[in-house]
Amino acid sequence: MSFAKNILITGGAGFIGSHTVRRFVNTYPDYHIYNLDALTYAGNLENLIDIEDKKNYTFIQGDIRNEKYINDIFNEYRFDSVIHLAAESHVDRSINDPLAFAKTNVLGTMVLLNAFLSLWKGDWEEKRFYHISTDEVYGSLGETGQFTEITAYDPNSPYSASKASSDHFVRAYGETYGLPYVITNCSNNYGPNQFPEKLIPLFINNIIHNKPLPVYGEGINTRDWLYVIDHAMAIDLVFHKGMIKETYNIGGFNEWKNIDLVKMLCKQMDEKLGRKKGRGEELITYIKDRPGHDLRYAIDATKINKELGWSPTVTFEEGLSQTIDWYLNNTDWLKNVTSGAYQNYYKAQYH
Ligand code: NAD
Ligand code: TDX
Repeated sequence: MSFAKNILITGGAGFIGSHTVRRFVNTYPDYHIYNLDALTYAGNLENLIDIEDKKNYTFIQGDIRNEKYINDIFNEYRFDSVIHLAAESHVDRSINDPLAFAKTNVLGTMVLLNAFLSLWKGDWEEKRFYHISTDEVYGSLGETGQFTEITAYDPNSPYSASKASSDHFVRAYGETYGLPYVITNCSNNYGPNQFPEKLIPLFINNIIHNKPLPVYGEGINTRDWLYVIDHAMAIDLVFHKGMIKETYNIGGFNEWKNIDLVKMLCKQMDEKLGRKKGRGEELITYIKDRPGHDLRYAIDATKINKELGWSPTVTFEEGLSQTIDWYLNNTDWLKNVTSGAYQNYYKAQYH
């Protein structure tokens, strides 16, 4: 069977990547989706069990830092589009090992750009390179204001510096070589299949096991939260309708101070676990702040809303409730990802 498009999705075994792969495989049976993932600690094929036998889906285990390998697979499969999500994604890990973030996020992205460029050599009809990025590239806001697409980049963590750098390379390849790109910068995602190092799944897992909830600093840092399925919908829309050489901000219009979010999470968990009121909150423990901790992120998502008609469909209360239910119903998934190497990371981070 021949397919209308051969799409490479990188990082498809991770959190956002797996929701994106699922959406594309199920919605577009006439596209062939190739999921390239190195299966680092964050990549997990269990996330995609429901689609692994689909005819329009192929998994390829490989590393975006490996130039020869990446060039070979571009020549073999002739991807006409790339949706690039593979990355080292956790800010705290970037503080411990910044170089790993430069290697994967900056050099890995360049390896993909070069492979795409060498394969198509300027024949750009119906081709596109879609780079998935983050609001963290814009740095930190004070009490007011929002990030727009023209906010100057001002990254503060090694993670955000590496993502900012990769965004710049993508744009530079567009200007210099005419490579047809689109970039989106999204706020904090949450939902099923997120690795329990990020705030929400870490705290769900700790509440289940009656472990302390390590809130950094005074808990006053603010994030804008978006349900991962709404992000995957936005990715679908931008992939098909986004203008070449444009950036779109994606956000949930949903700002929460960390401590308020944690208290809401504790309340929902007490109810769902049938524990006495206030039990979850007793686990809150304030610990040393994250170095360079950005105070506040807030996204102005007007452009994608007005130009492409996207807006979030899931309220935070619903999304959080569905997320908790997913983790409570998938304790084996949690057990599998929190064994082994995770235990070493957790000890080093919090003890
Ligand atoms: P994740 O850590 O859950 O998944 C990353 C995936 O990339 C994993 O499957 C991992 O195995 C793979 N990977 C890592 N290094 C690789 C390499 N060298 N070669 C091939 N594959 C490799 O991350 P996520 O939270 O799903 O984030 C996905 C993308 O979205 C990232 O680019 C991230 O910067 C961006 N983003 C994330 C958020 C968020 O809130 N999580 C928000 C905005 C943007
Ligand atoms: O144990 C914790 N205690 C705590 O107070 C953890 C893990 C986090 N926090 C705070 C730090 C942040 O203010 O909670 C907030 C959210 O933290 P993370 O879940 O680590 O996310 P963040 O640092 O905001 O970055 C996330 O959003 C943007 C993703 O990890 C990035 O990949 C994405 O680009």
